[in-house]
Amino acid sequence: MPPLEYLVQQVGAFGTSALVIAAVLVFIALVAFVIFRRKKKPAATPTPEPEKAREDLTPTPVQTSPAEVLTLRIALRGTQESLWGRVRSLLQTESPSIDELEEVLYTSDLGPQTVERLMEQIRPHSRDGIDHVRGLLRQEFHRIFDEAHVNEPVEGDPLAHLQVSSRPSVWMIVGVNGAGKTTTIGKISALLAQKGKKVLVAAGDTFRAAAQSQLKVWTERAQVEIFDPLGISDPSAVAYDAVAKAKAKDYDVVLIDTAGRLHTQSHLMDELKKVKRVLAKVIPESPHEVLIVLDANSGQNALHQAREFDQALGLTGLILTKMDGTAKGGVAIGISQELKRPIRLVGVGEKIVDLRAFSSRDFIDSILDLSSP
Ligand SMILES: Nc1nc2c(ncn2[C@@H]2O[C@H](COP(=O)(O)OP(=O)(O)OP(=O)(O)O)[C@@H](O)[C@H]2O)c(=O)[nH]1
Ligand SMILES: [Mg+2]
Repeated sequence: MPPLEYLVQQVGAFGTSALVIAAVLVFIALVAFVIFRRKKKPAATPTPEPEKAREDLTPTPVQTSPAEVLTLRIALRGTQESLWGRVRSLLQTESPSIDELEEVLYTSDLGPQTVERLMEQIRPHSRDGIDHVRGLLRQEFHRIFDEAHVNEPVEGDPLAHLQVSSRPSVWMIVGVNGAGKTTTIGKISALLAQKGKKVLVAAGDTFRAAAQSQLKVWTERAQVEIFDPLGISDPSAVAYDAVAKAKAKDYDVVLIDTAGRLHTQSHLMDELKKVKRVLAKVIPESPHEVLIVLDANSGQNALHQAREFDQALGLTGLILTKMDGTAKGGVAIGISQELKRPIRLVGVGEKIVDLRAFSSRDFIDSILDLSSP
């Protein structure tokens, strides 16, 4: 055989056997991979954790990111200790007294109505063990938030449940002094701006000298426009002009900041009612949202404030601020039970990013120290 032909024949034979060997190796690798995957998979029907199995009444899809849940969980640590921590300690004693249990709940900022409601559920079961009582509390808390029409958050859009049905949509922000109205307006504006919305913030606090400059700082941070006409001291006039401008210039949302006032100061509450009335003169169905900002640290007082503002203005939703570090977060449950208005947002810090959509599931799980993010 000529040397060249012999060489081609040898290479061909080698190539064929190399191909066969490679195919066998790939096959072995595939089989090994499949076996490995099967071993790693959890059992098809894992044994449910006893407490979870009993408590998963209405499973809701996971919508908030683990980082956000963690922030809320850390923010609510004080409330968790003050509420569930004390209930748990009591139930751990040999013969827990029902009166003591009631007392713990009464001092957890839930409000008397809510405590009565909870006790009706718990009373017959106070000796059935910690997990059972926790399950009952969880179930009742969920019912309370459902009755208050709280919606679970939409991922990536904390403002999803606020009304944007009209252009512009008008959101009026009210509350007592120092509750966090202006700060929250800054945070909301930033979220709206990120969504590409055209936002106008009306400086309706014409009472406090530094109010306008404070609002200016926030609108600059959020990169939205402020409406602060010189020389107008009537908040209704500012609100009216702002909405008229927004309507003429095609803005998406107008946020109206208002001066803090005590719910007991009737002339100041009348002033707010007037602001609300004049808005309807520009856009009949406005304001689309009347949101009260409540400082969670004010506990039961927050409930009184919400009730009075609701009677005067007809609130569409609540924003609870300063949830970070408070032990009085239980008030969220009390307010929802009594007012039947949804908590929409929670403030968890002073920075522009420290605003979260309210998730009843995450809130309840944090307070009752359930499921880690
Ligand atoms: N820790 C914490 N502080 C907050 C939060 N929201 C607001 N604050 C602080 O609360 C203080 C009062 O906030 P403002 O936004 O000025 O409150 P306001 O309701 O506009 O006050 P008035 O205009 O005086 O009625 C400020 O020091 C804010 O930084 C929050 O969620 N967490
Ligand atoms: Mg303010």
